[in-house]
Amino acid sequence: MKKILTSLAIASALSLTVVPASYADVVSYETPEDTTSPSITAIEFNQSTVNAGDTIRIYLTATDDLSGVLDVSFALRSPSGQIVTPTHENPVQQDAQGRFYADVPFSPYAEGGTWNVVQAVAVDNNFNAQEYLYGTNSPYTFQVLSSTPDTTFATLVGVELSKTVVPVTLEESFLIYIDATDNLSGVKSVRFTVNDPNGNTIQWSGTLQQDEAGRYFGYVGFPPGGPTGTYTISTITIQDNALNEHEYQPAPTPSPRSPSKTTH
Ligand SMILES: [Ca+2]
Ligand SMILES: [Ca+2]
Repeated sequence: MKKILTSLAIASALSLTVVPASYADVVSYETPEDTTSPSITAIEFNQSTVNAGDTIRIYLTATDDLSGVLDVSFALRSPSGQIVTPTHENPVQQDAQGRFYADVPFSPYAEGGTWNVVQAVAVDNNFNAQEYLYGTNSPYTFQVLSSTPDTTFATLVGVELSKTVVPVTLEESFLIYIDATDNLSGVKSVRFTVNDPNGNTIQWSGTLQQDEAGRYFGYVGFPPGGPTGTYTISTITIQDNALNEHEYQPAPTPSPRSPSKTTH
């Protein structure tokens, strides 16, 4: 023992790293890594029935062993099977008791009937995630009362491009115009994606603006020096105000180094 103490003293004096005799005692003081996902223990609603046009508040109680719950999200399923993800647009908040909640507004044209929480995810502060899939027999349900439900996708009427051929040497952008209508609740948002000639998606637009004529428009941009060939407006996604969403895939029309001009 005396010999060990002496060598420790020498090592200390020389500022060397010393491995303690009992290493296990030291590591036990380190913060253990959080490798366990959080749990969602309850899903509740502030009301069991909501009128179309009103808002329901959905509470999720989640617990975590170590690092704490960072975030939760959920998806709803409408009576006809539409999946709605309210927490993608409006992240959850926390009340005074630590419960997570989200306010979910229903349009006046919302689909009536039994809605349920079909999926929920909790993530802890070490990014361990736990997904729950409740399926069509989810026990977490509420009723929506609606007298004028809109359950029909918006219609893609037409697509126009301000140019159809773009020189490969230029970094150039041009406009896309999209006409869309909806039978009942009206169009809420339009967005599109662009594929290059190799089929790789090179642009995801945000929500498009509307011009004075009511057409949705946005800029299509190309990276300079990209491959020559036919660029395609690969998808156009339209959501109506009753949250019906549909992804249209316009048929491409070949033209050199340009997005295809497609009309429906
Ligand atoms: Ca954890
Ligand atoms: Ca509609």
